Amino acid sequence: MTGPTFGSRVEHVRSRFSEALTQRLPPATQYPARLHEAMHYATAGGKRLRPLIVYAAAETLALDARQVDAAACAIEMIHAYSLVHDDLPSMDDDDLRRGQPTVHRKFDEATAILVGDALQSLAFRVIAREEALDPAQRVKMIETLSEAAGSRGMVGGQAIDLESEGKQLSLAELEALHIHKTGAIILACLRLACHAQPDLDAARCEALDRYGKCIGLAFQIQDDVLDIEGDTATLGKTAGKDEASHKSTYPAVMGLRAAKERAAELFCDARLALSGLGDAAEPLRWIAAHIERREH
Ligand code: GRG
Repeated sequence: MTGPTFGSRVEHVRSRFSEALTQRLPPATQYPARLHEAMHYATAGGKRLRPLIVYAAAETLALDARQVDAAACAIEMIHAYSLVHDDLPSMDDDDLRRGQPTVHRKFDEATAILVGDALQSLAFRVIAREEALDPAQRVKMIETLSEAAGSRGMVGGQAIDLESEGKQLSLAELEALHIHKTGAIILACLRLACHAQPDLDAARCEALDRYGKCIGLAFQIQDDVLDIEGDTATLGKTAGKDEASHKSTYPAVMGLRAAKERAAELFCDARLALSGLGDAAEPLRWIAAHIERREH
């Protein structure tokens, strides 16, 4: 088979995304420069998984990448804000993120709070101003993203997580937590791409929704598994941070082997969800395989 490899396509999409993001962030030197510099710092790096999903969904729906640039940027801004706030002393109290000092360590705590606030409001502004979309599409995207990011989505998931610290969650409770905390934003990646279509294609959007729900949960289970395996490899079976802080994880609730099996089952369901979409869904299949193979 000829054609670009997955790696080269990922690099191409990441570079397109990087340009789209830079265009939509205030210049780092613009007044107030310390805040803007910290916003650039907070949005640099990372795997760019969510933008990759947005562009892959757009390709599956035969959309032009220009129609989802704003959606990809907005989602990554919400993701970056959530990481900055999650790292704060009042939440996870982390010193490192993406191998670099966290925003409150590099700058200061007040700046980190403001960076999160500013990235969140900028996310909605970039969609509201996107000229490649008509006004009705922009409103739908804003509604979907605000729902996914808010108290019935990611922020709600974070609240459940904080409330459940020190408690042993049941499997159903753990799934509910992650469907909110991680799954809602991943699902929004697919839904925003659907909103970028000029004419809604309900059957294809339903298939993308099913795919999004499966990979969102599979991604989180795998994250828990990688945490355990990473700790085991690097610390010689010392308890990981989550274990030390009494957080429920999939391996803790169902055992490591069952957690891996559950993730594999969800990746399989994600592929099944795409079965009616033919070759057009190949980019989403690649993304699922990429997440399944990831090692960090
Ligand atoms: C504080 C409002 C608020 C929300 C926090 C998403 C979240 C909710 C917190 C992040 C902490 C965390 C470990 C969440 C689990 C999901 C996860 C693995 C996030 C990291 O996403 P990656 O791996 O990160 O895509 P990169 O750095 O690659 O972008």
